[in-house]
Amino acid sequence: MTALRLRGFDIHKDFLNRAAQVEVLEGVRGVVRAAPFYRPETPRGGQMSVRMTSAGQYGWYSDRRGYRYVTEHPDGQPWPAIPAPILAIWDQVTGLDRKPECCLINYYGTDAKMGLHQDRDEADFQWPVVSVSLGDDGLFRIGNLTRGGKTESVWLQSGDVVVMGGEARLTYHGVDRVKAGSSTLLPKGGRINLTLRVVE
Ligand SMILES: O=C(O)CCC(=O)C(=O)O
Repeated sequence: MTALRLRGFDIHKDFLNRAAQVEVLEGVRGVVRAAPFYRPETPRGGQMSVRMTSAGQYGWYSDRRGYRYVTEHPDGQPWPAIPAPILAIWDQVTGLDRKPECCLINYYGTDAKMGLHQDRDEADFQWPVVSVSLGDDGLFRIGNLTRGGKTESVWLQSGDVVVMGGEARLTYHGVDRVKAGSSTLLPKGGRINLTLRVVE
């Protein structure tokens, strides 16, 4: 396990070994059985290329009305609880008593990406966002506190955990592309990213 810091983002390479990745993936599968992936609509009426679902008291949601947290899956059921092995990662990397109320689960197929954005739908930016990557490698791009300017990129691999706190909490970030076939964790390929968020 190595740690690197890029523009305030703490990147824990290989934080989860293969067995731990499998355990987290089992938890994700349980969530997806109760709260299937859907493709969110953007506020402008387009479709995101990423498929999403959530666990926890809140799920992050997007449609014509904008970005927000909601307490129910679009099919009407409450979001399932955040699996214990996922919460344990939060505890290990943050050491905080405060627990996250949302685990956003993003699935990137081969052609999916996520544009540069800030995570700013939460009430209090003193709490970090913790990201966990599973499956194929994703090219993670880090920008600045405002749109534009020079960016730096790093490949996130299965088992990598990133803590976005302090100066990095409101830094623009996104995923340019996914390297198909770079991991054997997901039988059908693709990439899963989890982000743990304190919402209230
Ligand atoms: O997929 C990633 O690594 C980043 C995900 C992300 O930026 C987000 O969910 O807001």
